[in-house]
Amino acid sequence: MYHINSLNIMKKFTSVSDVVDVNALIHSAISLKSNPFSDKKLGENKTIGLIFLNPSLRTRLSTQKAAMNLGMNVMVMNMDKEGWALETQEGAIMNHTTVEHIKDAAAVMGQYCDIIGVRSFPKLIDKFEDYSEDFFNKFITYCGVPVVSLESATLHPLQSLADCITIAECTKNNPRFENRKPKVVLTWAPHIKPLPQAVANSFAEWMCKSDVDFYITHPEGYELDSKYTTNAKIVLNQDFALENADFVYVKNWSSYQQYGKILCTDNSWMLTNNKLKITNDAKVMHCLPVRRNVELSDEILDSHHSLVTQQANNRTWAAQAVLKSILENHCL
Ligand code: SN0
Repeated sequence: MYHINSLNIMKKFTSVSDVVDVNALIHSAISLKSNPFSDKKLGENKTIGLIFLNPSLRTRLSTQKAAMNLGMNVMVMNMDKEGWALETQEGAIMNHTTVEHIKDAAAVMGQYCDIIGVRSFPKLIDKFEDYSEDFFNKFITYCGVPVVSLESATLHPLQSLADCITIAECTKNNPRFENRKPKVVLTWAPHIKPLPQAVANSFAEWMCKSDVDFYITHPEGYELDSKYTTNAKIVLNQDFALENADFVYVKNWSSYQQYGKILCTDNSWMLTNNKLKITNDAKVMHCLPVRRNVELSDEILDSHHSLVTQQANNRTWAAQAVLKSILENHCL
């Protein structure tokens, strides 16, 4: 267990910026995939707590499996349904709906766990509040143990690491990429609900640090926070972006400018086989859950173009590489 005053040396995994060597982390994950139980002793008598304030399927199961492969004990808590309503405001007079302050709840959870994973979506009402990552930062401060993001208000780093692993698997020893970088396109897709920008921000952040030719395409008004898209080519014409693409990452997000709003309902942004013809026989990626025939057509999801199940598989190895690194007390 760590004490509050050792916070500055504590490890966390909340962004690509927390990772010293991205390629080494990807290779560690790929090696764990071929030898999942090589570090079974590393997590012996260590406990991870997985705290969810929102629903989850892949993150919950893959992180639990990763921890079990490392020999850890796992405790899962659905905080939104089973916990007390948390207060985050400093100095709040708690005479309303919130029952317990995050500084008390996080500190207590840190007593029971050696590592804590946290999922907390944005509210999509106040951009400043969401992008300050207030909840996550307070949790990290008060729990006193290393924290792994299971998707925060603005980023989903375990997903992006799994996506990088998937792209690495597809490009390795592929003659197509002997003399050039892969062209990777993140394309906006339609959706009926306003969704977080987290997956898109995060994928952009990791791609901007990867050796790829990276494009983002979206309707006007869907520009992401520019701090995540520094090396990306941003084009509003989807057909232009898709030309000769090797990988197409499909994802909906709500507007960042007009925060949390749906500005476009144009179905023609949905990726179809016809659109794939413009690409270089591209592989298609999505983090899941996917709204079939809204974001992405059945014909693609059920075809050899789709990498979605491979991506989901790689969630385990992404989580295992991160947990292994934290347990070994190394930098990521
Ligand atoms: C989340 C998101 O950030 O987009 C989680 C993705 C890993 N997705 C959703 O909330 C989808 C909800 C829906 O109704 O389709």
